[in-house]
Amino acid sequence: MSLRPIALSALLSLSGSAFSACTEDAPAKPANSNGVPNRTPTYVADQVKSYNHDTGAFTQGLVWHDNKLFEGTGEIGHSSIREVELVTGRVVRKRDLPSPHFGEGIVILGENLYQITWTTHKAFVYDWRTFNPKKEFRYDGEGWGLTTDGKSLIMSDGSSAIFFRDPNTFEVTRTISVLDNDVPVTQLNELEWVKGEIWANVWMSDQIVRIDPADGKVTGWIDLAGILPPMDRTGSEDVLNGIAYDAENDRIFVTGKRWPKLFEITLKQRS
Ligand SMILES: [Ca+2]
Repeated sequence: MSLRPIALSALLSLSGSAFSACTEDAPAKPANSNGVPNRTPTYVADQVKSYNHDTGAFTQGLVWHDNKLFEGTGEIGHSSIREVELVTGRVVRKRDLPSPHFGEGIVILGENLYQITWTTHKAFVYDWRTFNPKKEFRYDGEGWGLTTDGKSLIMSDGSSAIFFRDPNTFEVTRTISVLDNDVPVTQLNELEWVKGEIWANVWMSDQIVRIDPADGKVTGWIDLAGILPPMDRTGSEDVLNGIAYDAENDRIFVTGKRWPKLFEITLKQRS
């Protein structure tokens, strides 16, 4: 997302609640007799491999599919869908999304690549193999992140809600609220389905939240603070955003908006 006045206050409220919980380093324990909630497990990157990433890509969606990497970028006049070569970061092919649209999350389901937009209420559907447009849907509210469990489209809108949508009609079929020990987690941005969980970038932070898709409960946090080393900072990079999961090879990729690097990470629980 771009900066908006509401964001900072929302983040500040978050930093006083869920964020403080997520930085605790004790593993989950049962609630005690005083009703103090469980501490939520926090994970950090263990092994990290780095690849190149296009610093012109304002990353809003990241997907691994058919052994290829796809990326959706944002900003009005610079939005696109792309196939990207992992190691070099080279853009193999791309299709621009014209003004006034601001591209957001992307996902591939079946033959379709879906791309949502921030505030123009349009979802665009392309043939993922050719990037040829197929159809469009209209939806209410904002579009931020997008992923799939293989059946539904799963979408965020910057709030603590996650919407399950019918891929054929784009109608909402189910909504969950994301709660960490009963505290709403807002600013949910780019999404990824990882081994039965929804992972979400939390906007304006280096945190990824892990969510149980059945009830919205937070199962863990991934703290990636500092993953982009100072030497790789260009001064023009923006926040961490973009998670792709290669299910065949169990590989996790993350990057950020205009970051010069894309990372393949493994996780370990913070001890
Ligand atoms: Ca993703």
